Amino acid sequence: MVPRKALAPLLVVSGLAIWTSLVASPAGGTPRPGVWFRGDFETGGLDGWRWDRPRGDSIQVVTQPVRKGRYAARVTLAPGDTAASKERAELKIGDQDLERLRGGQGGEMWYGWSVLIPADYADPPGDQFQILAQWHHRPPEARAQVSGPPPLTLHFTFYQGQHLLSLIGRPSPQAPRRTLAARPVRKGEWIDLIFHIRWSTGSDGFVEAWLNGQPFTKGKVYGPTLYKPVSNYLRIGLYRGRGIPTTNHVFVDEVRIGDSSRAVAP
Ligand SMILES: [Ca+2]
Repeated sequence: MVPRKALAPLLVVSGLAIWTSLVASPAGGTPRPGVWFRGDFETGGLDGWRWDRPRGDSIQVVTQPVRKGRYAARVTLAPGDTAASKERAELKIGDQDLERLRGGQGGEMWYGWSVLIPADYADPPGDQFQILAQWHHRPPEARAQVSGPPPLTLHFTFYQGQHLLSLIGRPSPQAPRRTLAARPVRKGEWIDLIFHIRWSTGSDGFVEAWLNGQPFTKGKVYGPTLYKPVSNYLRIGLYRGRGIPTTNHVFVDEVRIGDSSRAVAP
């Protein structure tokens, strides 16, 4: 029995009266049009996700802190942890067809999520990289691994006294890195991110992004976003250079992929 307040107004389509069931999500929110994937952890588990994690507890669903609802995910890396041959614990979208079908040559996708870097997060002692998300080129069908840096990476760095999030792009694995966006961020606070990407091997590819509702990129930054005319796939979590001596956590919540800012905004 669906409570009456969970039903949308009566819709009349082609003379047929139908009830559209807009049952409230577990987080209490209203379902949004244009959402192709929702990863808010509100089932209390990692439903809808795949992952590369060193141990079962490397990615856990937790009740504190959360961006919205009752649950978020905590990602943990301890020194020397490896998964898929790198020091990482990363979530991947469970439905691999979504990014395959939507993210090929000319496809446009919107991504949104929230990340929290805790106040006690230990900064690396050296120049080891820390990547909180990456859009990775797919391996050729017959190969498990692809070498080379991915086309788009979201880095967390401590530079000249500031913590920064930077979006780095590469038009090819051999090309020099290009900083598409960089903004100071604070530890201990949820950071809301939105990305609008046109996937292309050509100059009509672009990325535009927002951080906490403010422009992260300066409008659309054009350039290739695919190495080959096949789709990339999102990895989100923590991936870092070797030799960092501390166990670190980040928290992730409100991940969405969809057709607009409104669909994916945390
Ligand atoms: Ca949540």
